[in-house]
Amino acid sequence: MLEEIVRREYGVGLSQCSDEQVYHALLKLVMERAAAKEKKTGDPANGKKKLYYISAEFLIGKLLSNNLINLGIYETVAGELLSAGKNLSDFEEREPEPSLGNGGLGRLAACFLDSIATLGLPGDGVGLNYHYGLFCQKFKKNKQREVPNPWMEEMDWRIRSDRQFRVSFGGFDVYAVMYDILVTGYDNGTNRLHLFDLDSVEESIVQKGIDFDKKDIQKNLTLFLYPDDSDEEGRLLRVYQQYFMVSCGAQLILAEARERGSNLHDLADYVAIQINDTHPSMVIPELIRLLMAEGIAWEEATEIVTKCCAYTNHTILAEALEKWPVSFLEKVAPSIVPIIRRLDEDVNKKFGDDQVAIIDKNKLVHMAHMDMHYSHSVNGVAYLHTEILKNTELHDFYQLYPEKFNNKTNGITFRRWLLHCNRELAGFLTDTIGDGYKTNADDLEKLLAYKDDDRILNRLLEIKQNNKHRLAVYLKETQGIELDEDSIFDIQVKRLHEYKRQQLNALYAIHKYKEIKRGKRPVRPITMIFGAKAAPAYTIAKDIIHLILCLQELIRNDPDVSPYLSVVMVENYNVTLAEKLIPACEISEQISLASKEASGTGNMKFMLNGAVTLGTEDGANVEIHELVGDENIYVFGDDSDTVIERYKRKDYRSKDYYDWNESLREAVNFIISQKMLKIGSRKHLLNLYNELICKDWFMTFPDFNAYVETKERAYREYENRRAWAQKMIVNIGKAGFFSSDRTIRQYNEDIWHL
Ligand code: 26Q
Repeated sequence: MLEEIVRREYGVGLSQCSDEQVYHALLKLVMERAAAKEKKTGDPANGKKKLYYISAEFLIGKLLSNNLINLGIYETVAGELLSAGKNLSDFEEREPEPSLGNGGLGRLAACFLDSIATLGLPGDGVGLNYHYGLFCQKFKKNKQREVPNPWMEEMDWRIRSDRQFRVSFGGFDVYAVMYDILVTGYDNGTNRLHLFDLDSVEESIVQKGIDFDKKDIQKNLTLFLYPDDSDEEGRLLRVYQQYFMVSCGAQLILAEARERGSNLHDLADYVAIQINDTHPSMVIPELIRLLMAEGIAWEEATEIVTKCCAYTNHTILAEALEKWPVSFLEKVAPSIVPIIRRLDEDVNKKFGDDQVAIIDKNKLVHMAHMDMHYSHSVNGVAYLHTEILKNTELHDFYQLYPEKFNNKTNGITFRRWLLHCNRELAGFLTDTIGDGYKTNADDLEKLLAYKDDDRILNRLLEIKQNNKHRLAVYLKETQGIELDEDSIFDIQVKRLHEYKRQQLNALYAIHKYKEIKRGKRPVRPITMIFGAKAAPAYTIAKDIIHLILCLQELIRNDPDVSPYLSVVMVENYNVTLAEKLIPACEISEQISLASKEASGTGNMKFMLNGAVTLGTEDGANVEIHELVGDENIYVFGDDSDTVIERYKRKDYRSKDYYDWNESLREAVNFIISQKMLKIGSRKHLLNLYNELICKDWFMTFPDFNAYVETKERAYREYENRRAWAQKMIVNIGKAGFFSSDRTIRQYNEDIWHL
């Protein structure tokens, strides 16, 4: 099939093509096949209602392999290339990764698009075409540096559409263009991801690193994902981006609804809008404004919009809940400010309660409050998270609208996170339990019947070993990192944030280093792998990266310790690297402070690939624990009730733990020891040391002993290889619940009704 394309395009055979020609032919082939599977407007099979998943982030990752798999032509194309003396994996490597997201929230949106298409539901993504996306991370002198990450090419997955949009900001108008990326379903239809952009964006205004002029909106609007929000100009730019996204999105939604036959009064029969966190919340007042401009009265317009919109909350961290000064909005989007004020007045008339107001006494607009009043559904992303929202964080709103609150435990697409990233395991599963699991994830339970089958258990261990080998080869080639393939691979990869507690894991590394120095060697060598980007303005997060990189250097150069312990921090952790790391992992670190991680989705990816979780009772870990049982997970630390209570009492003093706990004190003191100061920067290490002793806001110290003990137990039990393989089987077998197909079915049944 590729042969036909190159004959047609270049008039030569596949084996005569340059690599660039082949790559472009691959893009063409996939896009043609995908487009042929699109359902057209008016197709009776399509129904009239359509979902718009609106999100500031879509962390889609590379698309080539996934699309080939979803279209069912992976093997054929790989074979065709091989006959022409070429390797599909070379083209997979060559494809740039679009980093249009920070982490979990953006990756979730990408998994959801895959499942929506796979279930054959009509639903598109709506977002922004950031030119550089998230920065690319470089390490220099054991510190993070940020450089731009260009991902767009002359020819890539984007299709420029004919639709044009005008957006009115305070004082000036801009014209927007829309790029579409086709989203293939597994053995099913094709949907779209719509990405809005300005024609006038100038990549040349980027100065040193990722700095740029934040004032020239027409040139910088979509240059970067979430520009640094540590200064006023950055925050303002973020609001510009958000309004740009929702204004274009609202126009698209209304235009398409009309094309499907809506008269706007019946819009809710044609449209469901899922608001991914508060970043797109201005879509609510914008839609009300547009409906009123069409002659619909206030009450009816707010009612229609409420029926269309549903809001997902992804965080309990107060500091991450968006509150924008009215003055910002007046500058950026003056036309929706009267709408927001009137929504606020209506709320005040109805409830007369400051706690649930949209605009507070300090003239800050609480985006989440607007969402909860003017959506018909509010959901959390894991059982525990939703309970905490109902009982504490959003309790006032839960009392007003108990019927709106619901849980939708997150999920991941098994196409990317099993079929694509772990082909060997997927093939083994097909041989053992058939390939029903590819469309019906619960079929994985069939694996549990083999829990005592030595052949199956050994094969699982062998596949893990092969994946460890593949990772070792890849990291050696791409980053010059050497791994001991016989050591335990213990992995923590996720954004760097204090609540995720990479610092706790780093304290363990120090503890282990000290023990080995004293002559207490582990039974088997341990490889602790980290991967994490820190927000450019998040100082403590960067200090934690510095600590880990310094430990890596110290241990690597210490012959007493390096045969038994290594600390490795991979550079520029992204989706592509996740796909290599996760299949090779044996111990999955999910150690956030209980109550703080809304769900986590990495935890699910590791479980599906046969890693055993070492984690706190937080987010979806609670549900993993429930599914696999005490024997097949390592749980430690204070639970969320204890933590929430401790915050309420306001009496946590990390210094007390430091004073009482000798082995903790030894590890903490080491951060500013002579050995460390020789390698690292005094300023950064001291800053981190002081932060831990004086504040430790995410309570690492109270969990330290339990963490060390539990990790040691996991390492001990790892030595019983048969019992360990049984834990792997149970984790894989029980992972079906975390398919995003299940999550999307639930969204559709309870919220969208497509
Ligand atoms: C807010 C204001 C100003 C600047 C930036 C932001 C901002 C940016 C990104 C706030 C939040 C985010 C991203 C949040 C996120 O990724 N949350 C994660 O969502 C996952 C999917 O639901 C969950 O699994 C994770 O637990 C949650 O942390």
